[in-house]
This record gives sequence, C-alpha cells and structure tokens, in this order.
Amino acid sequence: FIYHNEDKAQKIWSLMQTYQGIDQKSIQRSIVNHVEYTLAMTRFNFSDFGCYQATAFSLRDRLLESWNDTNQYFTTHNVKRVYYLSLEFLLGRLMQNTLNNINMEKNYREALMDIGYDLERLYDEEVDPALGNGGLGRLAACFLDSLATLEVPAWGYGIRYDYGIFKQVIRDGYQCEIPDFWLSGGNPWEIERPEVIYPIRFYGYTEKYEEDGVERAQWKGGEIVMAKAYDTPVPGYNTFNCNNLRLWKSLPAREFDFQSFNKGDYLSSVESKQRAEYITSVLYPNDNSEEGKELRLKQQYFFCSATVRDVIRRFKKNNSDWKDFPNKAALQLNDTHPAIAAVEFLRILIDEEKLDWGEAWKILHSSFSYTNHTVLPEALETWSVGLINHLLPRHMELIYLINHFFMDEVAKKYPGDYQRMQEMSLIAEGDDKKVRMANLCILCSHKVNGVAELHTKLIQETIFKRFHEYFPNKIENKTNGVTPRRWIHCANPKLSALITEALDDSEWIGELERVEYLENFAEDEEFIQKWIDIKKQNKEKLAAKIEEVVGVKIPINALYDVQIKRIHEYKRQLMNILYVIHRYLTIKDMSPADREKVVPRVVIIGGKAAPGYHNAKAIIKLVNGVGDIVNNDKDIGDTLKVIFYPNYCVSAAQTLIPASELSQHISTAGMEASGTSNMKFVMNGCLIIGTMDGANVEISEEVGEENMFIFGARVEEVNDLRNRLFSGEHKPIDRRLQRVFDSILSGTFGDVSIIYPIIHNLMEGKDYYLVTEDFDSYVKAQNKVDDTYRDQKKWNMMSILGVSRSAKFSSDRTIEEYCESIWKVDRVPIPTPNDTER
Ligand code: AZC
Repeated sequence: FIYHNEDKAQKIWSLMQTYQGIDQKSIQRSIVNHVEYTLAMTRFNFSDFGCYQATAFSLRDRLLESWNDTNQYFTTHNVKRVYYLSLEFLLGRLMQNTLNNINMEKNYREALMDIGYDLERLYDEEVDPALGNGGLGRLAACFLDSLATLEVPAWGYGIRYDYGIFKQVIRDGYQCEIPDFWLSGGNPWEIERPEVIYPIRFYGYTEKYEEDGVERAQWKGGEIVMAKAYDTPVPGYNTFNCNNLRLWKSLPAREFDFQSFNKGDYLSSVESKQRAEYITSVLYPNDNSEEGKELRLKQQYFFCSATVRDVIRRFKKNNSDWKDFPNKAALQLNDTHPAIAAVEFLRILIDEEKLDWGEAWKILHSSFSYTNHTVLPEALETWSVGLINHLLPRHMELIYLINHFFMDEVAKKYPGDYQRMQEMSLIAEGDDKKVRMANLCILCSHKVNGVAELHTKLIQETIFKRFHEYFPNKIENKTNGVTPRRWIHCANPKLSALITEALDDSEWIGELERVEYLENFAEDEEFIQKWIDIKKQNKEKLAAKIEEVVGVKIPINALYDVQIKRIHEYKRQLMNILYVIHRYLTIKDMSPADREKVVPRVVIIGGKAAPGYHNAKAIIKLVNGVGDIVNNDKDIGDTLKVIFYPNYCVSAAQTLIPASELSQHISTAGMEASGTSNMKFVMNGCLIIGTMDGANVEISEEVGEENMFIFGARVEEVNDLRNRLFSGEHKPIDRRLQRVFDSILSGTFGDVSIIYPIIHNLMEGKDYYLVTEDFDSYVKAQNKVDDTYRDQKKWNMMSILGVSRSAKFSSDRTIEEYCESIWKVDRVPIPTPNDTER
C-alpha cells in the first residue's frame, strides 16, 4: 500500500528505524532483541541453538528490507520475471551463505564473539534444509544464487515439504531410512504468508456450456485443498537485490468437516484435514526414477496450480493485455515434474479468461520452456490416462485436444508415417494408456534444453529425435554450473582467501573468469606450498569428522579419494569398490618392504540409495563390508582405508569436497546427463578420474585431458559392447576381477550375500553398465593416479591449473546463457539505499 497512499507511507516510513545498522552494537541489539522477544528466551543464558536462531532472525530482518525494496521496484517498473518451477530445491544451510552474500560475515563474527559466541559453531547448529534428492535439486539451488547475484528478477516455486530427503543411518552395514522432520526446531528463514492462499481443486467433472455461440467448459465439483505460501528471501552476492523462493504448503479448505462432526463422527471429520495436509508432507526419495503414485501427481498439480495462479495474479496487477504475458513472465520447468503447470495455464486462459485456443496456445508456448536432466528410461515420467482423468478431468481433455491438433499437423507434414505419429504422440497406446510428460513439455515450450553438450546431443539424437527433426531450433544446450559462493568461498574459506590474496582482490567470487590469472602461479613453489597446506588443513578437518561419525581414524598423509553422489548402478560405485578390493588383495600379496612403497589411500564413498532400490542398497552393504575388513587388517595399516560416509548431504559435501584430492565420476558413458559435483571438485583443486560422460567431456576441454585421469568406453562404443556382452560374445572376465569376485563370494567381506546376484550376473555377461568391460582401463587410470601423486609438484600443478580453468562451470555463466537465449530477460539492479539511510 505504500505506493498507493503517500502520506501514510511517509508516516510509516518515519516510524521504522529505516535500514538496520551494520555496526557492532546494532547487530548485537538485533540478535538480543530476537532472543528476548521472538524466542522468549532469557537474555542471560541462551544456548548455541538459541543464538543461531536469533542470529538467523536478525539476518532475515536485513534480507526483508532488500526483499521488500526489490519486489516493490520490480512491480513499479513492471519488469519481466523468471519463474523457476521445481519439485526440488536442495538449499543446504543458509546462514553462512547469507552472511557472505550480504558481506557481513566479519561484522557478525566479531559482534557475536564480543558476547561470547563463536560464529562457526552457530553454523553447525543449523539443520540442512534438504528438499531435494541430488543433482536436479541442487542445481535449482545454485541457480537461485546466481539469479539473485546477476540481479535477474526471478522467483523459485516449489513445495514446502514437512519431511525432506530421509536421514541415512547405517546399521550392520545396511542403509536404514529415518524421517527428516527438518521443521521441528522452527525455520527462522521463512516468512509465512497467510494472506497468499489459493484453493486447489482435485477430482470432480467438467461441464460444457455455450456462451456467445462458443462452446466452453468448466471444471466443477470434487475436493478443494488450500495452498498457502511460505517465502524464503534469496540474497545475491554483492548486490542489494534480493529474490524470493516461494514454497507451498497444503491445508484443508475447512478445518473440520462440520457435517460429520455434528453427526458425531469425530474421527472422519478430521480425516479430510489429514488428507489435505498429506499432500505436501514428504519429498519422494527417488533420484532418476519415477514411481507413478497418485500422491506424487497430486503434489505436482497442487504446486503447479498455486504457482500459475500466483504468477497470473502478479501479471494482472500491472497489465491488462494477455498478449504482454510472454514479455512479463518466463516459466522454466525443471524436468517434467511441473509439466502439468502448462496445462493448468492453458485451462485458466481458455476456461476462465475466455481466450480462444490459438491465442492461448501462443501465449503458453512463448512463456514456457523445459529442461531435461536425464536419458534414463526409468526416469521419463508417464502418467496413466485413467489417473489423470480421475484426478484432473479437465486437464485430460485439454491434453487430448493438444494432441489432436498436433497429430493433425504431423500427419500433414508426414502423410502416412504412422510410426512417427505414434512416437510423437502425447499418448502411449496400450492396455494402460499413458501420457508422456516429456512430449507434453516439448510441445508446450518454445525452448527445450539439455544440461551438458554430450547430453544435449544425445537427446537430440535418441529420446527426442523425432521432435528435433520436427522443431530443429527448439532443443539446445545449457551446460550446468555451480555457484562459486557456496562451493568455493563458503565451503573452502582458506582457499578462497588464498585466491583473493593471489589475485589481489575478491571480485573473482562474483566473476569467476578472473581465476584464470591463477595459472601464473601453477609453478610458483611458494604458492604451491600454501596450496598444499590448505588441502592438508581441510583433510585434517575431514579426518576429525570421520573419526567422530564413523569411528575410524584415517591418516592425513594419504591420498583422499572420494565418490559422493546418489548410489546408482549407472554411476558405478560398484566398479569403485571392486577396484578397492583388487587394491587390497594386491597389497596383501606384497612384502612389507613393498607395502611401504604403496601410495596410501583413503577411499571415501557416500550417498543415499532410494529406499526401494535393492541393488543400490546392496552396493552400500558391500562397501561397508569391505571397510570392516580392510580397516582392521594389521597387514594393511594406513596404506588403505575404506569409509562409507553416512547421510551424505549438502553440508557434508561442504566438508568432503575441499578435503578431496581425487574424485570419481565414472558413470557408463552416455548415462550421466551432466554431473555437477565434478565441477565443485575441480574448483576445489581436486583431480578427476572419470569417463567421457556428461560434463566431464567439457571439463576435459577446459582443463586439458592431461590434467585428468580419463578412461573407459566412449559413448559411441557403448551399444556395441553391450550387445556383445548380452549375446554371450564377451571376452573372459579379467583375471584380477575374477579374483575379486571369488573373494567376495567366499565371504572375505562378511555376509554380503545381498550382492551375490549382481556379481553372478556380471560373471555371466549381464553387465548393462559395462563394469567388467571398463575394469581394465579403470585399473590403468588408477595406476596413473598413484604415479602422479608420487610427484607432488606435478600433482599440485595439475590441481592449480584445474581451478584456474574452472570458470566455465560457474552457474553465473549458465544463468547468463538461459537469460540470453531462453528467457530473454534483463538484469534489473535495484537502487542501493545510501549510507545515511543505513
Ligand atoms: C540429474 C542428472 O542425473 C545429473 O547428471 C545432472 O547433473 C543433474 O540432474 C542436474 O542437471 N538428474 C536428476 O537428478 N534427476 C532426474 C529426474 O533427471
């Protein structure tokens, strides 16, 4: 209302203390005020957790100042906004990132120190908001940081799950899943918006009617659930701009079903309330696979409908002509999970706004775009026609209509080519007809993108081949990136400080291209020594952490070899552990004198398996079985340690990555769309052992193949190799690998019988992921790793070169490309309040 009523605004403004002060007293006062008035704790004695909360509240206050100013400015100037729709945002902890982005870490550290609190300890009090599974969700979080940093008007939209990804605990070597009720201690970063609330319909029926000679439809009946908004401010680095992440929570439309209540049926009166709340209760813990459960579709529609309504409401505030919509809003679908948003948008335009089909389609098509993140068939979403029809009857009609018009066009262009029509249809025919959500997304979008060059080429040539032929300019590449704020500056403060020292300013944090200059130090002895010291300190920190959580003491002077990511057969953690067994058996064979010459290694594997993914869970058990034996073998001592790092998550990554020296990205070629942790490792001076897959290909182009350990079958060879294996024509199993299999099967690593069927399959050539095929070249690459590590100067030179050539992998670069060729949106820096106002 401020801009509607100037006098009132002036008065209220004068009552506010204007902007929060940045001096020590002001910071302390705001923290202590929150202790007293928000948390109602005693100011004489509050815990680290209380202090964390109060500090977070005081930071939120600051963010709200810029958040409000930013949104007000965007509204007044009626700017174009980007909306990033995603079922997952894997944010990780917010406090350190916030402090760094608003450039207040030092001020807060000193202010807290002065009242007896250690900022680093407070960081550890924060729960890790884990509303995502892996790469896809974390990418969304990196994008939010870059969007705000680049001053792009952008909002993220998603679900405020009560339970994020489960907590993984290891019992007897097996993964167990514990619910993650991350909100139990409250969430000081969010703002509840009771006034931003939308009714969302499910089930019901459609009614046709005529209006001014036009046949129209209306969706009626069914069940209503409410969507309430929760906002999390997203500050950019070194800018006053502050964007927003809006997450929806489901609520019952009425607190009670009064009819049942009055009839005396108390329990069923509460039932509908619970059913409504259930929708946003839990994140589906699947990565790269789909379950097709009704509740999942409900989640998708629920958040898409609320989002689309919210976007339209914002558009209507300042605009009256629908033709302007594409100039004011760009909606990005993060994978097909939010696909139904496109249909919901169409429904609103046609049924409620009464636009005709042609107009509505044009607006939809010019505003939506879609990112594909995988070629794995098990991850490509389809929903049964029956289910959509039941849950969203009007949407099913619209999907049929879209398909009808499209099939007509295809038939015109390719008369008689029924095979092609079948492939391109939105509907997969069969006993249980399915809607192909990827086809729907491609059709509704003006741009579709893959996430690395190789992946984009693959989708153009395989899963989306027909669409690429039909729409030759639609599918393009946007290689992923990661934010250097979280992944270098926050995760590795010592490295960050060294880079700043070498470059003589800290602007590289917002412009990563500047790290190129580090190349000049690659052979500088003094610099290399500092580089080594930092890695060593990070390793010490990790070693302490591992001792605390796993109870195993690991040596510092060993090579830290890390593979952390979701456990999946295509990512081949199995190949990693099979090699570790080979290494173990080889060392066992050696004389004590020869053992001395071995490069000591600590192999760390971490990651969650989807709870229903049996083979992935078997791999976890094997890793733990191997660790139990190897870590307690006196012959081996410190030459080899094997750690399964439990409950891998964003905050764990922030400790693991800076301490790593070698990291494994060893998926079967053609299967990892991009990978993003590979980029984080390179930025932290870690060398990569990997296949020519996903973004590894581009990393090798940037840093040079000679600075990596590349091995394995290339993507062009994979199909042939696989066919040969499955037709029984394969060569005999490598004898070293056979020995590894024998040792597993003979019980050397305890009862790991859960893995036996997988091992037997490999021995019979049923090796879809080409573990047996790539093993030999993997061993060779590993030998090269050892040789290189012996030459520390060379190793560290490679490490420095990697960092200096990592600029391409900043998500700032990625976001600039999206802005330029997909979203067509400009930067809008908002005016900074001047110092007197502060
Ligand atoms: C992941 C890809 O597996 C990973 O290679 C990529 O880096 C990441 O997305 C970000 O683009 N995909 C997923 O997490 N999930 C799905 C459904 O693809």
